[in-house]
Amino acid sequence: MKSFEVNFDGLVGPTHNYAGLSEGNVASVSNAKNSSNPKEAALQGLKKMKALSDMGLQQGVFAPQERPDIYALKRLGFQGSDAQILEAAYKASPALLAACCSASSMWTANAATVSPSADTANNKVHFTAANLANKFHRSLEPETTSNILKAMFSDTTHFEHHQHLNDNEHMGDEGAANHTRLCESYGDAGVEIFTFGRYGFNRNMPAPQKYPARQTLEASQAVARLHGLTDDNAIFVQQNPDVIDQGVFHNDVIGVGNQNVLFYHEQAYLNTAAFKAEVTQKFQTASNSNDLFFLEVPTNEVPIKDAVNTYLFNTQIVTLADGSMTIIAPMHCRENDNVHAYLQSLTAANNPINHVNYFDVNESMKNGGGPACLRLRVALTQQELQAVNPACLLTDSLYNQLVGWVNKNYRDSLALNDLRDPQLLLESRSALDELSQILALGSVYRFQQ
Ligand code: SUG
Repeated sequence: MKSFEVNFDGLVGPTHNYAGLSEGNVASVSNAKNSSNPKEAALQGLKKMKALSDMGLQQGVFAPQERPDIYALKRLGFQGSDAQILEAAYKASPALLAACCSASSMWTANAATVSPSADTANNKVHFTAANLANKFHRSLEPETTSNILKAMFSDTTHFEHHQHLNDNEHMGDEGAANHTRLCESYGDAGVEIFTFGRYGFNRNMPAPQKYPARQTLEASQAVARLHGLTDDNAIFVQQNPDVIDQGVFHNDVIGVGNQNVLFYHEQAYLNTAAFKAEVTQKFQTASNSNDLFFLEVPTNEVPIKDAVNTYLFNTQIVTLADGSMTIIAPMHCRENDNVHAYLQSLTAANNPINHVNYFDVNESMKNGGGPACLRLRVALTQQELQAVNPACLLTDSLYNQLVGWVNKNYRDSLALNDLRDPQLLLESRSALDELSQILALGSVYRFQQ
């Protein structure tokens, strides 16, 4: 049966800003308090979506969340009209207000973990929204994420949704940013690789010393259980704590898989040899094939610092209609000599990747979000694809409509001081109200309920 990988890209929200909220994420911290350009950010994201769609790939759109999050501020004791709440929160703590205004839901790789039907016990596609418990601003996302996922994948004969894991760091879960899948074609049974940063219940095991590890083994195991995976098709591997301490806050900053290719840095994992042996054995069992490529990038060609600064591994590897693979990379990869030279040698070598397309997603990169952070991958059969809310699948006409929507509703500059402007709240709500109609989502936002 025909199968697809659909990328659901996060549409950047109207409050996109640089607040330095993510300790351990080098770009977020170093761009803190710079002015952002929400309009440009959203248009850059849409251009990437359109380009992938023009390559013949299936492309989806994932709606942003309502920000400022007035309900979060009310829960924390701020009272009065919306304008009074914004002003009081700003006076009490500009950082708290900024956290409640973050457009971080744009990085949909962190929205959820998705297991395709070929891997799961009941042959449905399973979704677990990520709790994002490690960062306050991101912990505000899971409920609306679930609402949006259910509005896009509503057909219960094909899709099953699970509540996000307990909102606690023991169960810290960052979704698909720490999950990748290897398979022959997308509709075939594959192996799912869950990468964790630390143990939730055992403090004596290896863990980073400087920066937080956001994903625990226990969270990854819970997601695999919920999705009905087995010992034969799930792999749990620990990320190298040393690279987390160098700014690799999610595994998708240091490794990515597509079909029978795993592209990763030699320092990405703890105990790489054992990991490769397990992947080889389970891939063979699941797919009945030995046709697997481990593309391991050595430190002497690309040091960790270059990987973190350019997001070489936060690239999307996509398969085109002729079966060849292309890398969707940020411009930073072309501008860095080591990384550019590496990519040139990669595409010339004997492996399925033979082209690189560079994109300007700089507004997102400045907050530590590369091309792969901006998308949630959902592998679907033809029948499942037909069951997806069609208004969320990109067409030329939807693209044009969304560009018009952004141009009409978004500001072209936003500084932290603007976040308390009650007009921004009104603009944002009115834009999202319109968007939820364009994408036929129903009332997914609290202000609509
Ligand atoms: O969670 N940045 C996001 C970036 C997420 C990248 N996603 C993946 N690697 N999949 C984060 O750290 C910064 C927001 C700010 O500082 O304003 C932020 O949330």
